[in-house]
Amino acid sequence: MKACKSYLILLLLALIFSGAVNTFAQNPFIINQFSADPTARVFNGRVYVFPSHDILAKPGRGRVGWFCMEDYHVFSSSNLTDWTDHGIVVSQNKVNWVDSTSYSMWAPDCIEKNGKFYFYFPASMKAGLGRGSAIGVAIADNPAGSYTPQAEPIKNVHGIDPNLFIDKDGQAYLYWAMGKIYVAKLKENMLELASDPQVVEGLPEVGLKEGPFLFEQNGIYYMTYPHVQNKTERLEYATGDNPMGPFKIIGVIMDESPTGCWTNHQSIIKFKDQWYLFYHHNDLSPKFDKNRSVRVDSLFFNTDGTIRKVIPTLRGVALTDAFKKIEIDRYSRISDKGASIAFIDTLNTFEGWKIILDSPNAWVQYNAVDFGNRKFNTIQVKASSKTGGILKIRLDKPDGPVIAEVKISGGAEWNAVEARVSKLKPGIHNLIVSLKKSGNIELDWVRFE
Ligand code: FUB
Repeated sequence: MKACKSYLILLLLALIFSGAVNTFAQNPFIINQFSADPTARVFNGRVYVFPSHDILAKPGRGRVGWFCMEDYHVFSSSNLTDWTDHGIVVSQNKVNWVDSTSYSMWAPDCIEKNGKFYFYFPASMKAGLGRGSAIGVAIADNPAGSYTPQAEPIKNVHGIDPNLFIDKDGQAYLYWAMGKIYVAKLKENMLELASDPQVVEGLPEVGLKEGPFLFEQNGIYYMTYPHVQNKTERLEYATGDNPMGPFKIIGVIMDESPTGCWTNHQSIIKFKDQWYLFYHHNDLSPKFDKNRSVRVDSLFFNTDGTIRKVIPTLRGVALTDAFKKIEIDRYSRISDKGASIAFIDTLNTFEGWKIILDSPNAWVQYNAVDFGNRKFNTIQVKASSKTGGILKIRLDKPDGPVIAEVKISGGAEWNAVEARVSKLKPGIHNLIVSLKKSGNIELDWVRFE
């Protein structure tokens, strides 16, 4: 009995410390912590994301007002909707050569070779070992860890933002940034350079470049990178016929942040026949852009192999199951007037957002809700309203068929209010929630039962 009890406690502790916490289905898709610089990889049919982990610097912890990172988490998903946080995999205190007062574990990458997973990360070296940022490697048997850091960083590499690419012939390449973008071949062991570092030729001469991410499609090598052309970073790309370059500048993948987040950082993957761009923005910290959050949106190619510009969305990607909470504040479209979003709790932004409808007939649209073939009888709406009012729920478009009306009573409390639904068609639909006449209603989520 005692043994059984201890086993249960151990199991519980294992679950807690594995960090198996579900995150979010929309953008940003990690909302239990700040995250940045997302390198996405597909391993064994699952998407793994290796981001930086921003924390807030304070006296005695990093440099106040600047980037501050002490460890890395890994996240994964089989559907880009349900994300699992696998917890901390590498931390500055557990790597011999890293200065554990530097909080400088910037953008990482991970790649698989012969069944082993190689996690590359930049960090500042301990005094006496060298100056500035070096690039270390930690190795695991599984993408989610556990990772064992190598005792020394890679020799002859000084810089940040490591990126790995293995070509069809098995040759591995390491890219990194240090004002310019550099490349070198790696030896079979993935731990040592097999060629001298060289500057990647053909990228913009003027303006900071960092965050290289190289991928190949149809024999074209796409070198993607954040670049400061004007005021802040935008995502650009250049193409070539060799992983070492030279490359030819082609265009912009994502414009500068409209709200001034200074950095952006990308990775691009193909998953289940669709291409995706992973990037970041400072959604959870609008006033301080060194505490960022990772996002994902679909990416499309033109027939000539060029990349169409990606417009950042709150909705993100993939279908949302009608049974689950539909975070309607991560909308696809809103009416020109009377619809806006705000944090539920401005002192704890990790609580997420709400949408406010406050002028006659204002509406919010959330695309791609999957009703399948199931029968739904009711809709639940988590709402709060000072004035009270009625919500109309429609399908497909702002003047589409009405499937429910939900009466929200006045009062300061948040309540989950239920109403009957009718004329609900099976399949995938856009969902529209609108204010019937006037009022002021705040909404957190809706779901069907
Ligand atoms: O996250 C710190 C730095 O900001 C990264 O290394 C850069 O790519 C930029 O995103």
